[in-house]
Amino acid sequence: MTITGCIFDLDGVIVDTAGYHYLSWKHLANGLGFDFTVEQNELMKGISRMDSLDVVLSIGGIKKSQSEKLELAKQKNDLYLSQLSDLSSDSLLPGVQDFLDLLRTEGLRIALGSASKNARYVIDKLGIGSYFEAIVDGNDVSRSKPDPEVFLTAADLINREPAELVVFEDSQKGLIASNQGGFISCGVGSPEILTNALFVIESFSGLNTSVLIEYIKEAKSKKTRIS
Ligand code: B16
Ligand code: MG
Repeated sequence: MTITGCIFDLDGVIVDTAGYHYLSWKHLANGLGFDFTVEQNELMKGISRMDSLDVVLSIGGIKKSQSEKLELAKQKNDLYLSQLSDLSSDSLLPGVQDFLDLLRTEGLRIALGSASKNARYVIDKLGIGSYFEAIVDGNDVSRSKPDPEVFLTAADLINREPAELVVFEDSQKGLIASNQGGFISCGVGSPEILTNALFVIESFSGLNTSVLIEYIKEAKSKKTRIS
């Protein structure tokens, strides 16, 4: 089997900004008079800012006009961005930099597929822009994950077929998007939560392409034995 490239989600895969998203939504919810839990936050991973706001408002049983929603989304984003001032290459999740180096050395294509409209800003702060041959984010697509548009656009830009590309994702919605696009879906995080992944890694620490191919082969053979 051949892998010719990798597409990375951003929040929760390359950097733990998912925690800052959570704290910002929680602050907004608390200001509106209700709580927002870590479990509820799982629903927000990978979906757009406005879709996330709809989830928060529905949890609080609150209705807002479109202009009020835009204002609330802006408040949340301002709070989120204010927490990113110290972001640097030190904020990369374990093993990410080494894995990107390995992929580049081996000549694999590298792309980003994120729902975030702040993705380019975050990538710049992390100092890893030069690794990515394509960056597709929330500004470039019209349909949110679980629609595969973000990953299919990235695959087109790096000129590779989905079946040869591994998508790394920390959200169920992102993994559904990856599966629907025909990619090899690798969850990053907990196998108990990421049930839509072909296989799950805890982190990028110690990962290389040979290990990755072994994981894929093993997961595919297990799937064949089960079905
Ligand atoms: P923003 P990813 C997603 O990024 C986050 O998982 C999700 O929680 C967030 O709502 C979304 O970006 C939009 O982010 O407000 O920065 O545009 O995981 O797809 O990289
Ligand atoms: Mg994510």
